[in-house]
Amino acid sequence: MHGDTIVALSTPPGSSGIAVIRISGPEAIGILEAMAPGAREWEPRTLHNCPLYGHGPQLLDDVVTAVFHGPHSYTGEDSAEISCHGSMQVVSAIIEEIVRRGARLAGPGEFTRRAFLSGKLDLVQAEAVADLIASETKLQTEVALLHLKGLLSGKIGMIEKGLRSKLALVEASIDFSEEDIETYDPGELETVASTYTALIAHLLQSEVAGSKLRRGIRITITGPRNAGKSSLYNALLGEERAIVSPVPGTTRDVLRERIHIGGLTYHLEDTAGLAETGCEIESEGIRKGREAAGAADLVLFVVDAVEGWQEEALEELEVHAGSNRIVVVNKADLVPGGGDTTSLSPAGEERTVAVSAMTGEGLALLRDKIFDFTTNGELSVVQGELIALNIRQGIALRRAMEALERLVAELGKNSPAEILSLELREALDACGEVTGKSAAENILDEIFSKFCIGK
Ligand SMILES: Nc1nc2c(ncn2[C@@H]2O[C@H](COP(=O)(O)OP(=O)(O)OP(=O)(O)O)[C@@H](O)[C@H]2O)c(=O)[nH]1
Ligand SMILES: [Mg+2]
Repeated sequence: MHGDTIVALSTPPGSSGIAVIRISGPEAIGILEAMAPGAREWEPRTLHNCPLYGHGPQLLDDVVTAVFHGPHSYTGEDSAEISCHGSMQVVSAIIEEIVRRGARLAGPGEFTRRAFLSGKLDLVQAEAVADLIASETKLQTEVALLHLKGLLSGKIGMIEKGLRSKLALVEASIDFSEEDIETYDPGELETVASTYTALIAHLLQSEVAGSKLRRGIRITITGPRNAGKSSLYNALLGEERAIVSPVPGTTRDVLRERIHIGGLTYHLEDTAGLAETGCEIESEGIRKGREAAGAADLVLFVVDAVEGWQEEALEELEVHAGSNRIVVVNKADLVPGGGDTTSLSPAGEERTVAVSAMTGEGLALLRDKIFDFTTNGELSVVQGELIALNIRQGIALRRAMEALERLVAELGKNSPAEILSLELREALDACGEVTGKSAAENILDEIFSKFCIGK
């Protein structure tokens, strides 16, 4: 139990068929029972239909409830779920009554934080809950679900178990050095440390892709005016989002939408066409577009196949020479095969694709190149084993790996057991940080603050 009773709406605000309100804490069931006078004693984890009353008594709604007695609940403490009609007036009235009876509004992720503090979930699993809620692609969902089911925690638990048994032997040899007891075998300890180092190194291979899987990848479309940037943007989105017109300088603001390629989320941006201009609004648009391109993970530089490589386009392309970029030669329908424009591209043929935003020609190849040039094969561990470390887990596991590497070095120097025990403890502490056994309060605050309210 964590003291007080909390309440929140767990479904999105707004009109819906059903809204779910969640209460957790010592008063959760008592408050609900008081609001449903006449209801027979509720069987736990079973749905019950009943009217709920507010102060007065005023009928608030006819609802379906389920109560969960701790520890057999998500949070590990007494809790209840109310499925009411999805009207914000109904939801507000029920929550107000629950608060009037002594509960308080829950903060972001507070239910999951309580589940973590009750030992229902470890920190990797709690993070997986947030990932699952945010998931948009099948790959993101699969990884989150498997992490929630303990795929990564299980591997770390296995390392911890192995290290702990070795630590016991190493420390016994310090405490009982005079006595005839079982002690550690340096060769065996080295094998174990090297095996776990390799395993952690393998897990760390998923770190970069893991962060891309969660955060997404930013792509900015840029290039000369009228090259068909907005048409390409719309074609990649599959909807007419941006205004397209033959008038040069149509796009002014930076437009942003999400697309999915290969299980990853891409934040795609359309920007103003690059040109010398006396128009203040247009030049502000160009400035914003350049800023966006400067911060992007990948720049799609679009040129018009008919116009070819004009001096200005070449100069502008140079600005992005240091960026990860793909040259898109658009309007291929007007110059079948992209003409000489593709082969003469300063970015090289591999980084150039001829497309037609109008007919869709070349777009599949462009999508493939976008994926390849933004993942560099990093996704293989994620796609294969469905393991994807986040940055926090990566930092802690690298600390564990470094301690194990130092342990192997110390074993090579025949160092005393005291030093070996220090490194083993460091590795164990770092593993504990991943699963949350040894995570500091401020880390928990940061993790749970990113959750939505009601989860
Ligand atoms: N034939 C052909 N025309 C295209 C293609 N893509 C765009 N266009 C035309 O080119 C013109 C400019 O297209 P936009 O998509 O507005 O170009 P833009 O680069 O966004 O232009 P600005 O926002 O003004 O910089 C429009 O008339 C489009 O219909 C294409 O693949 N083939
Ligand atoms: Mg445009």
